[in-house]
Amino acid sequence: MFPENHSLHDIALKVEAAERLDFDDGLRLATCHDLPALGLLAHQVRERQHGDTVYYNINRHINPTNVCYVGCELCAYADDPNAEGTWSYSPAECVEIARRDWSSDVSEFHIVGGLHPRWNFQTYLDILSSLKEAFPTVHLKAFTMVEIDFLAKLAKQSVPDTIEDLRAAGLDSCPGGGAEIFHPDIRTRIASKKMSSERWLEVSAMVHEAGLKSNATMLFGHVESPEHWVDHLIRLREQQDQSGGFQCFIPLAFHPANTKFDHLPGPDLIMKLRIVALSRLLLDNIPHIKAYWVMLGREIAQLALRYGANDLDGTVVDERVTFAAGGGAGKGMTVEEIRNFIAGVGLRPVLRDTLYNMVR
Ligand code: V47
Repeated sequence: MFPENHSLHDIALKVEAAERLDFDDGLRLATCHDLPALGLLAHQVRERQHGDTVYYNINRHINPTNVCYVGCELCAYADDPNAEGTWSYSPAECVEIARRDWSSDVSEFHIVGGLHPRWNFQTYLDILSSLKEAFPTVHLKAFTMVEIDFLAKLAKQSVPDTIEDLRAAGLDSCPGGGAEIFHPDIRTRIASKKMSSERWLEVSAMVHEAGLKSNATMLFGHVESPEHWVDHLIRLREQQDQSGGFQCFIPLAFHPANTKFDHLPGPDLIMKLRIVALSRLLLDNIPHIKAYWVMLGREIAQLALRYGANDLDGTVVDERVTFAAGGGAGKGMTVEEIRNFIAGVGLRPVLRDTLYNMVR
């Protein structure tokens, strides 16, 4: 694909032969200056796996509360339930919110929130069961590994027992948040009080063991360096070799406003495209890479579809995590906008459900 004197020639040969890339390959890709070459390699892999398909879904985000006692340095959520601008919705209010902008096409509720210092386990179960009762056909993709671990402590029982209770209340799969950056040198700076990386991976394994799918993320563009990206992606790949339940990886672009890092600029276009391509090339065992338009920005998400991404997430509606941290991409997109977006880069939009089944 590349001439013999190109700096990525040997890696291109490995990619062509579908050979696994190692840490050093990853670091060379993460630091190479030929971004279009990186994009071509990632696009080649993505075409081999998915042809010209780009998946999207019709979903709605529900954030039951933005109160969280952990106080991660990277996050714009508040730790005090009485602070201005906080919300804590009851199960009935979550249902009411879900009914707003409701259409029968909605196939997924994406439910994440803070670790509320005053809620009990039953409140979280009631949120799931109320939504499931009101919308029995909608897939509930709820609670990150951080929340599941916290809920097990609240319930004073094991993680597998907690997952079983959540499942019985309506849980169908889990979103990928809370992974941040696994390397301890960075994790201790951006999420000093959050669960360890090892625990995040361990809880994922328990979710997969229970037969549920989950996603994985990486938060980039703050105080980390290229070796931390490669370390993160390889740890995920190793976990996936063992437990196999990650279906999608979502690179999350850091938004600094209202966080402890509000003096930082956040990642630029080059870094965003580089991370999307790098993820596609290193994560040879995770089927889907999502260009999450809310965090990448709409135009960059569109371009990312030519840099290895094969999924756009969805209509979203009322996203609040990024919005709180200064996100300017908006809170939702229409199906028509999404389809034009995908067709605009010569690819084929395919409506999916949460488990990547095609919806007609
Ligand atoms: O866990 C927090 C991140 C995540 C900021 O699984 C921030 O399909 C940027 O995980 N700037 C929540 N990011 C979002 C998330 C997600 C989103 C879309 C789809 C899926 C999926 C998962 O947002 C958090 C954290 O890693 N985050 N603060 C910030 N200031």
